Amino acid sequence: MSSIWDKEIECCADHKKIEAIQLERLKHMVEKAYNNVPFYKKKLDEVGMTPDKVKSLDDLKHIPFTVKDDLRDNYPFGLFAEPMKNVSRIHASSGTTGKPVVAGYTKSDLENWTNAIARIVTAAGVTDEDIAQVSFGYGLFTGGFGLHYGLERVGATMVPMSSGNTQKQIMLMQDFGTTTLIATPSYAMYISEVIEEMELPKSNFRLKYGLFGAEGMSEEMRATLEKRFGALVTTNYGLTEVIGPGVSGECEYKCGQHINEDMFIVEIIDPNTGEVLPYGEKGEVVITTLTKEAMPMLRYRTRDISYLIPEPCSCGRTNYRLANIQGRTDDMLIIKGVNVFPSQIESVILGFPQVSPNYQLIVRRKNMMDNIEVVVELVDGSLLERFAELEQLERVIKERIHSVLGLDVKLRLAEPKSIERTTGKAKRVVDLREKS
Ligand code: DLL
Repeated sequence: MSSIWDKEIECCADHKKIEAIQLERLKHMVEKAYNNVPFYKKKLDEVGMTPDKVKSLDDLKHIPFTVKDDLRDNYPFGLFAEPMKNVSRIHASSGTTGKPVVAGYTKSDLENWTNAIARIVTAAGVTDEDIAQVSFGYGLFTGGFGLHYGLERVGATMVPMSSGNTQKQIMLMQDFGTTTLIATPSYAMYISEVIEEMELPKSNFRLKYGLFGAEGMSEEMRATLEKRFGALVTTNYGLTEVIGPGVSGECEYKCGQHINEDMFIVEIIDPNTGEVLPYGEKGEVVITTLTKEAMPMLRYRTRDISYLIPEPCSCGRTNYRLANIQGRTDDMLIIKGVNVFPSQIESVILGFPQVSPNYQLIVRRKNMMDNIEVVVELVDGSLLERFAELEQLERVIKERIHSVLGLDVKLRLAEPKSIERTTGKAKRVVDLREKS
């Protein structure tokens, strides 16, 4: 069994102790936001929720939500609660349109971030014996630097490779004896694909752990990655708005992500009514930071979908867990009245060895109705000339999708390697609705 970085916090036998820490820090956070950020003062005054009214954790529900547009409206530094001289670092999200989402960190925020990650990578099994290759981008994206400092704190030997240059990634993995790979699941998949193409023997690699985060990973995708790398694959979660990676991460039991509860309060709400849901019920993840000084975040609506698991884990940790993210409220497609998440389609596709794990969902609108075309790559391109076999494969994949979603979809089996590979987050949904 792997060790535990901060036993006092992670294995606290009495959850009430954690709740007491949370309450004390929440009071401080609300006060700090109220006194230093005009946006929060206005919002809290509007509902009469002045800081002195926070008496219990239950009072959290009276605090208004913060949403992504609030960050955009206050771009770039309008939500900072510290003067710039106290802000040591700035990160930003990799948004494709408009202005990025900006996050600031004081020295103490950076220290807490490092510890948050140290706990997560320790839970995943990493120790000072490991050689960790970070294949997330180093830059404004929080993934590279975030994971780097936490891994360094546990004493791992760092290989700050950054993303891209896949051949070199593979060379270093072999030459340096990398034991821990840090990447998005889709980039890890791409790396594994190139390793297969190069016909490199498994004995050239010493990989033990894959810490793959920043985007969703179905259980089927995890199983494929574990098989290809011969390593334990875990995921960890976070977002720029509240810290970056470091909110939660899986241990070796892979049954939900341990939340850094002394740094974040995670609530699950009904995305339509805003009502807080009981443990176990699926809804939108809402996060409140408890230690962020530069940019406190009160009840941030993440749009990610998950649920909370309060039971202690077999690893010995007692902190509440967040089930792996099941999708995003804005990822959900409604096709002929059926709710469809790309992850559901991914689960089906990965069950067929004849197709690769690369896929795209093309969404179009015709006669006011949305429809999707699922494009999947064949592993063996010669199948495209064997019509009977091709048709048969197409039929069974469509049937399987139908049995999972209750929906008939258009399916296109495409040439191998015809879907663009990414070194960061994969683009699974191509939305053509505006144009058609
Ligand atoms: O992706 C932070 C991060 C970096 C997390 C590295 C883990 C590892 P953003 O770029 O702001 O930050 O994107 C945040 O990515 O709201 C989720 O929708 C998605 N996401 C992040 N981690 C996971 C995960 C980073 N483990 C957005 N599983 C979030 C599923 C994830 N989705």
